[in-house]
Amino acid sequence: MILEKKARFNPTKLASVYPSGDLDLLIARNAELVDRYLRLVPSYNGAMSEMSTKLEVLDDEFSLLLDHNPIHHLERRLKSPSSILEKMIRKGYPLTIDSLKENVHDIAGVRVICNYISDVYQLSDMLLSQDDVQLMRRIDYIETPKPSGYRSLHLIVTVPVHLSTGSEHIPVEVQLRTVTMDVWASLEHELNYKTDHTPSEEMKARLINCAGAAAELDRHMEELLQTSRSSAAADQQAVS
Ligand code: 0O2
Repeated sequence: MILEKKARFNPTKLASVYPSGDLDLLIARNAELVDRYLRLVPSYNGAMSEMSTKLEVLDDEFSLLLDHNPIHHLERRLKSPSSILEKMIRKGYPLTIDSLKENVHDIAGVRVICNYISDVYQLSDMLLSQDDVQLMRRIDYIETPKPSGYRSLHLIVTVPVHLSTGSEHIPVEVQLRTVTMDVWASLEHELNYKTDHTPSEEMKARLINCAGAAAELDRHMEELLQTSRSSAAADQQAVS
């Protein structure tokens, strides 16, 4: 199942980098960049579809060969012009189309919600072993969570997209995480988004505790999976 997510505009995030917080003015001042970005949308959409298809094929194959679906569901979204501008200002990138292509690699984003931690790493290895997938950057926030408690495996990869002018390698950000990691990330995002102000130290500490509990749950579920696989293999051996 693929969920098409709408990129959400966060006025607080914009106001922190663009003091007037006036989105219309920001867009008007950067009309040429926005216009040139909009002309690239088919390429980024193509890359996002290409990546989703690759993941669906892997999930189907797992299901057939191993009787197990590693993917719970997929989500995908294109970054909106406003959040692209917000990120470029925040990072200090020049507001030009060349700088956007060179520096912003998460315009096309696919989120892969897996059942178990082992699914995350297996899928990532399989994806990266494909000839036409080139790895630009890998950040393992599962092994080393962010200070907020956030956990996920992030890959920035390029995939070829065939356009009327030839083929181009377009970057896609792939975020792989378990259902448990996703619950935490969604609720944390929702809480911080809704409160509309910097979360208190107490709130941050409580969220970090919840992230620890979520990590513990993932570890237990992984152990249960491995135990159940070992029992199934032993039963199989006893029958044959
Ligand atoms: P969206 O709408 O999800 O795209 P950046 O953080 O963007 O300045 P970088 O290096 O691209 O720079 O970021 P990072 O931290 O490797 O990954 C960014 C994305 O990871 C975020 O995208 C979130 O989706 C997710 N993420 C990272 N940290 C957290 C966190 O603490 N909590 C939650 N809930 N998600 C996190 P965007 O751009 O914020 O938004």
